Formats: sequence, structure tokens, C-alpha cells
Amino acid sequence: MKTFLNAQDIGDLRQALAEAQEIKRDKLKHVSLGRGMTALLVFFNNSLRTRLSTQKAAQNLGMNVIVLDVNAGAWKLETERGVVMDGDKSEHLLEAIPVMGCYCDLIGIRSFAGLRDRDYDYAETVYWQFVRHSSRPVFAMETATVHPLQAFADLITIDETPLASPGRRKKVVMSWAPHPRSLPQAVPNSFAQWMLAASDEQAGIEGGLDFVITQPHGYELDPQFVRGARIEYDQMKAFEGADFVYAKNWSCPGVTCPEDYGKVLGDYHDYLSWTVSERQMAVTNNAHFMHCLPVRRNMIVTDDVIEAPTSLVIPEAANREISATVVIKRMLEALRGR
Ligand code: AN0
Ligand code: CP
Repeated sequence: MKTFLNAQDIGDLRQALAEAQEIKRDKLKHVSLGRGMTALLVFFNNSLRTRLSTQKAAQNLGMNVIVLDVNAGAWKLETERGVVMDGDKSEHLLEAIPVMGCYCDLIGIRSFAGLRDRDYDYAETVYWQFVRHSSRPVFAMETATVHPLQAFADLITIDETPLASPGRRKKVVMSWAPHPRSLPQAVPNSFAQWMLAASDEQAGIEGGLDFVITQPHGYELDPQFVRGARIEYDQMKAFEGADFVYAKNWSCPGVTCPEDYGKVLGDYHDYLSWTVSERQMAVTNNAHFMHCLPVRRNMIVTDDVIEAPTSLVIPEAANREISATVVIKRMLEALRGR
């Protein structure tokens, strides 16, 4: 594996989930695989979970790890070509990337959507520049449009959580929730992509799953990620009989109105009925609450719901170490010619 951006990059999902469980049983099983090799983790944006879990994953595989916070100590980077660099940016990404490539064997990159230019974001411009100019395998640690390490961890969590009444298909509902600021679409895009791949009868998770998205009008996600998903604009109806509720805010994806790309539509106070609370959870099948974190309490979800014994937010975070270990292991195997 040389790139990790989409669900397809991991190949057979059942095999990937089995590998995740194998690593969970013995995290250090492959500790000699990365000996003498270096992982470089590049952060253009803040992080708690990704920073810690991905470092831990690389260490599980015996690697050395370098973490670079681009905005804390490095030169300010220009990313556009053709710009006369007379401002505050001292270095261009097109030199910085091959330089970074000199010091490592693989690269993880966190670079959020700017949410100003939809075409630039949806082309994954920064990610593909890293692939092209670093001559190293590159994996996404949340890029402009995707967060696959999170979606893989979420899938592991759903797969290993038994239902109160087993033997049925799992119903997974992803719900938009309110937020005062514009957030990227990367988490919901990836979650949808991975859930749809997992709902495939043949290649998906054991027992299958039904995936539903609920959101207010105007927040439709890009069809490349959600094609085939059931969309239900009535949140209460969507929650009926759910086994898993995955809450997330995202800003306008600009699918129906390109000029609204990246915006919070209207006043978020008018959308507070979408906050996940006991009211919605009451119509579910005693659903597990999920969120990638960080989460704003009593905005996305109430204290009671996130603190309930059925909440999976901490197991999801724990599984980030597992998903990252599987992904880096796959990249190391390719580098070692296995
Ligand atoms: C980011 C987002 O919504 O994409 C990161 C989530 C993992 N969240 C915030 O910026 C609050
Ligand atoms: N879920 C997640 O990616 O968290 P961080 O932004 O803290 O890394």
C-alpha cells in the first residue's frame, strides 16, 4: 500500500478487520517490521487523538517517529504555485515536501480543507503534492475531504460491539448536529464511504448493516462518498430502531449550492433541536452513541447521552491506535517487498 485515502485502499474489509483484531490481541506482534525506519507525521492543524495514536502505532511497529507541527516552529509555507512570495511565507511546499521525504520512510499528513475553494479542497491538492514530490508512501491523518484512519477505527468499533439482539443487520445512522463554526466534511465523507463499503453483502462486515444519513436540507454530502446511502431529512424517523448513532457536524458541502460551500447555513441556534439528546435516543434500539471527538457538549450531544454506558466515544479513540497500526504495517510490508 502506497497511499491511504479511501476505503478501497485497504482492500478486503473482512481481512482488514481480522488483522485489526489480531493486532489488538498483541500490539507488538510486528515490532521488528519497522526497525530502522522513520515515520514523519506532518500536522498543518491541531490534533490530540491522531497525534498520539499514530505515534503509538508507528512505535508498535518498531519505527522511529518525527512529528512536525508546520505552524509551530517551521517556516510558514506557501502552497499555491505562481504566487510572488513577498508576504509572511518564507518557504514553498514544493521544496519543503521533497526535503521532508529525505528524512523518513513514510509520511502521514493532516491538512484540513480551507473551506474557501471547493475545487482545490476536493482535488486533495495538498495530499497529492505530498505523494508526487516526497517519493514516499503517504497516508491521510485527515486531509481536505477524508479521514480514513477515523472511519476504519469506527468500523472496527461497530464490528466488535455486540447487539442486544444479535443475528440482525445493524442499523447505523449518521446524524448532522449543530456547531457554531464551519467544520470540514472529511469525517462524514469517510464514515459514509466506509459504512457503504461495509454494508456490501459479500465484502462487508459479518451480518451486514443498513446505513442512513440524516441532515437538514442544504447539507447534502458529495455523491462520490454517499452514493447508495439512504437519506432521511426527518431526524426522529431516521433514529427509529437504530443500533448505532454517529453524530457529526459538517459545513455546507456545496453540492446543491456551490456558493454556500464551507458555510454554516443560517443561525445555528435555529438548529439546536438536532443536538443528540435522550429525546432522539428514546426511539432507537438502545443505540450506542458515537463521535470521533473532539466534541462540543450540549451542542452536538448532551452530557447524559455521551456519558451513558452505551456511549462508544472512548473505544473509538482507542481503536485509532489499531487502525493506524494496520495501515502503517501495510505500508511497511510494501516497502519491504512483502
Ligand atoms: C475537525 C473536523 O470536524 O474535521 C477534526 C475532527 C477529527 N474538528 C474540529 O476542527 C473541531
Ligand atoms: N478524532 C480525531 O481525529 O481527533 P484529533 O483531531 O484530536 O486528532
